[in-house]
Amino acid sequence: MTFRRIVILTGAGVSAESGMGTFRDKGGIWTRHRLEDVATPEGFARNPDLVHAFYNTRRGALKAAQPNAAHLALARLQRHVEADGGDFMLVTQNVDNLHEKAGSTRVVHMHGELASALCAACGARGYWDKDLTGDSECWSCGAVGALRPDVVWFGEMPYGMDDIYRGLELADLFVSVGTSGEVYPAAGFVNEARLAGAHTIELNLEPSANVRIFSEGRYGPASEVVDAWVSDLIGAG
Ligand code: BJW
Repeated sequence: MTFRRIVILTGAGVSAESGMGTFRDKGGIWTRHRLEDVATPEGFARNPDLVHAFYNTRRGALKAAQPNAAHLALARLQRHVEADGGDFMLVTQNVDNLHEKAGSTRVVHMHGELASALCAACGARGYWDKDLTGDSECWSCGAVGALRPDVVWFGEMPYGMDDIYRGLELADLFVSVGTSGEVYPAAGFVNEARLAGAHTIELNLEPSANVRIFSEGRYGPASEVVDAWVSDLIGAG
């Protein structure tokens, strides 16, 4: 394998076959919920109970969800690259934990995590796998009613941006998996990687909004396309 510094970006499509749902596809989450109501700070301020219910349901669904062949293939690629002395960064927009369940490590969750809560009073972030309500108490400062889902809503700054941009500056390969390319800053990562001289590949069910920017694309369900691409790169096993 010729690539030594790899950055992978994943989106909802990588977890679609694990039952986590995508956002903008037919029947997707934003066709059933108004994003202004459930994925903005203003929506949360207007109706916290609605937002808690939305995320409590998805947090509950996460417990039974299992990684699919795409998550497993990316974990296999990370082990291979790191054993060979290369650098591997997995950035996900997903709030599920399926990459970790598959064996990936140091995953950058740029849009936060379902199994984490954030205290609006003291800024603490920590593991949280129960329902959140308006009566939930912060484990750190004791404030009641200040805990919110630790996810990044529209208008908020995603996590890990300095590390991500540093990774993109050094990358010789950037691969985008299962994302529509509609949401920034993630949708702009391919441009940063190209500027750094990286080879860029899109793996998706169908060409995304950014298709023309990528050097190469492979299309089909992530469980097939990602597994096959990793096998082509490093061999099956
Ligand atoms: C399969 C498959 C299968 C299906 N196999 N593939 C005007 C212009 C430009 C930007 C802006 C603008 N106005 C506002 C903005 C900024 C805004 C933004 O981008 N808005 C756009 C809508 C225009 N962005 C923000 O506000 C972000 N913050 C920000 O910009 O801060 C300032 C900043 C400045 C400078 C540097 C850095 C920052 C925050 C965005 C937060 C997004 N949050 C959400 C919710 C998180 C919590 C939750 O999960 O509820 O994140 S929204 C939702 O979209 C979620 C996702 O992570 C994100 C991306 O969605 P994704 O993953 O791409 O899913 P889909 O459904 O869109 O696509 C799925 C894809 O999979 C499709 O292509 C399918 O074909 C494919 N697929 N099945 C393979 N089996």
